[in-house]
Amino acid sequence: MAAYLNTYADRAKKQINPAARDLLEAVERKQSNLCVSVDVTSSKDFLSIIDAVGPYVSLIKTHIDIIEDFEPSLILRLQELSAKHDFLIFEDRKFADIGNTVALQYSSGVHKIATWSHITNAHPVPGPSIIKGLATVGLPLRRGLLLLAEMSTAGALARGAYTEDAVRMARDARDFVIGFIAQHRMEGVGLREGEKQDDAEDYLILTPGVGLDATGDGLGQQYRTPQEAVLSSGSDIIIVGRGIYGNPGNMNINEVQRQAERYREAGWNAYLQRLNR
Ligand code: 5FU
Repeated sequence: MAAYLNTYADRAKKQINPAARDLLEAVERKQSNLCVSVDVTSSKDFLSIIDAVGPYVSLIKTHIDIIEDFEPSLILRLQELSAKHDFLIFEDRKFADIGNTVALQYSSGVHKIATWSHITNAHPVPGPSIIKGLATVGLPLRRGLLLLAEMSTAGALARGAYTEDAVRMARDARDFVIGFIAQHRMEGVGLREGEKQDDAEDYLILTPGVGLDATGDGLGQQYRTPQEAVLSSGSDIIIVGRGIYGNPGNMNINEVQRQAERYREAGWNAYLQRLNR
């Protein structure tokens, strides 16, 4: 049986990367495979959404570079909310440069991502050196990396041979690469000639492009339901942004909370169905 068909708690015990283990343990504790993507530009909205959805998530995803009034103290507030509500933090930085540059982007600058983000991600486009560069910074801090093996947008170029190469790159860096941003599972993908799928291999699949009420956003985004992502495609964590907070310009925080609970329940029920199949 493929490892991902076990419970989150069992899978946590077998992870060698601390960030992957901590995430799976949080998912189990909170009975939530929901990650909320907080794509707003003011610190105030950022913190109020996170405080509202915190009880219903195991992971908060950030794009820290879109915050217009960013100050280092925002990170302290984010860390306080992470402790208060028991969730991990994933900065969706999508690194894509040479090893030396990404190591600097990860450790330094205004945002110092590696100091607070348990998980980050990278495009495999530069080849294995991007993992090596990020690992020099992330591994000593017990961080985990996701590779973008697929994207949710219409016409995405990350498919076929590109996706296969991404999975091979991950298999060569098991201590740091904990999984993929993808729309499907990656078991059996990219096996080299004569290589057999290792049944113990257990990458985390984090899936954006999830929505219960819309099928797209008019800008290329494509949505599937939690049921489709988790039950049909084997996703481990659903990533939801606007499906939960709508238009941040006229947000009702009680409604944001109601939507977070709705998505948590949908994602968790799909997982229970997967276990019992
Ligand atoms: F890698 C990807 C991808 O393939 N699709 C995405 O949508 C990342 N994303 C992110 O997930 C994107 O940058 C947004 O932050 C988020 C989806 O937000 P939405 O409001 O649920 O569409």
